[in-house]
Amino acid sequence: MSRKVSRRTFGKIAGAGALASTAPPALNSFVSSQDLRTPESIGTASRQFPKGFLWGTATASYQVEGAVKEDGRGPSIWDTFSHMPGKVVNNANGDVADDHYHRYKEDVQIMKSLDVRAYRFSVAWPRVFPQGDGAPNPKGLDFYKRLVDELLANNIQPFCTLYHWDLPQSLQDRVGGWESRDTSKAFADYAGFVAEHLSDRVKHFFTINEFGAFVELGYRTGIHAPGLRLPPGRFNQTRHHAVLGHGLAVQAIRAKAKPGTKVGLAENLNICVPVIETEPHIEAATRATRELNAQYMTVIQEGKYTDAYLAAAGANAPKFTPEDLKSISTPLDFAGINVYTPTYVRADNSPLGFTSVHHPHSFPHMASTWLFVGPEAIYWGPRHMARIWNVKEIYITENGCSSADIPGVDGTVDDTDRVMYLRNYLTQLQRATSEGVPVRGYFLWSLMDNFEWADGYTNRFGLHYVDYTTQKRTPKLSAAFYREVIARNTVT
Ligand code: PNW
Repeated sequence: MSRKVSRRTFGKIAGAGALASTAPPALNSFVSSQDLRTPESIGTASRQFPKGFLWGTATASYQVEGAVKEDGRGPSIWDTFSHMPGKVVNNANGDVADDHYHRYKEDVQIMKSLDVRAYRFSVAWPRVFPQGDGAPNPKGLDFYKRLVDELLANNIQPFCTLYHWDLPQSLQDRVGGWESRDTSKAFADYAGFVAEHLSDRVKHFFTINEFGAFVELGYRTGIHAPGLRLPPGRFNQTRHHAVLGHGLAVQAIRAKAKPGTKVGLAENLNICVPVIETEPHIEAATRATRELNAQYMTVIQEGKYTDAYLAAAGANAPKFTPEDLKSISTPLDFAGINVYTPTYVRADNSPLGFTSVHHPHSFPHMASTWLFVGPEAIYWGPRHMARIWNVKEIYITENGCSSADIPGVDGTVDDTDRVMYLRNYLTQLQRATSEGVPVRGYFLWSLMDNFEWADGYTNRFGLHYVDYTTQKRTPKLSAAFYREVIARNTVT
């Protein structure tokens, strides 16, 4: 068929031709009314996101900044841990990472080329307080002022995370890090200080990123800094100090920030997905989401630990006061959830009424072996937040995946698997917003490849490929995909 024939003319011709032929009438009307042979018929209004939906990308300080000894930054537990032989794949560390500390202007321009309207970054606590507490380091704070000014000049809203795991080493050495409530208090003081000095430019703060990752991996399995394997009692107390630190920080931010500043958190909620979407399994998944997040999101939202959590912990339960619980559950302005992988749940007759179902060996995952592909997680995560805790403002603070990206001879990276992953998750996210779930924005992890914690530089999560020898950033196919999603406000 000639390209010059317009969509409408083509419909008429097809219809006329079919009338004269013996084609069944049903097929005839199907073709002429929907015109499925034209590209214009692909992607309909039903895949649209709400007007004003905020599209963004995310990174975190230790993963991108480098410059670990510059302008008075103190050491963090990740500097120490990554320099211990055998802790990180290929003994990699964040000494240079993406050299974002020096290249932030270029990085704002790659955000601009995607046309994102928001950027989630984190402040490195040891840049601002090299010892964790005591005297602040103005030069450290200045970096974030410069970064934020650059973002605002480019019409990108800054969303600031206060703790993305780079605890000042001095606090680990002096008080045992999050094992001590002194760290909770020091965190609140630091958070209040940053909010006081940045809230003229930053309107959204997240206290802590992923309790469920840094506490579990850092203090129970030892896979992340500070690499401890605490016994259950001390471990549960550490969990308690992390949520207490969050609550005290919310209060400190409210006390010190300019009016209109909003505070929330960014948690890797354990998202329970019903094995089949029928009422009994949906109810089971809802109960399970409350119970399996008892130590973090549930106590933050409800101001109490669940009976089942305390009973299961027994003598190892955390020690706390009623006042602690009040601080922990200080009301938030919004909640952020990081969405990667689902926990499938089915209803049963056990005391709690649910069982989580293990992934079979054949379950597909991305380059990171833990990253099972379950797009429904991004539908059920926000739905549970809205239903269980009546959260009115939700952000997807991270979603993305690792892919075995290898540049072609011409340097292009055709990460079709990442595009597949994102398209499926965004389809489920759109399903949520179309049902009225109050998700206001989405931050894709990550703007560019970076230091992936214990996996070093082996697992790449970026929309931009980073050549670590030259620091060149190259947009992958997924960057072009995401740019189209943003431009059309729809799944593409
Ligand atoms: C999150 N897991 O970490 C972090 O917030 C990011 O810093 C990180 O780069 C990103 O997700 C990708 O990993 C996680 O083992 C680390 O389940 C590990 C797990 C989950 C999240």
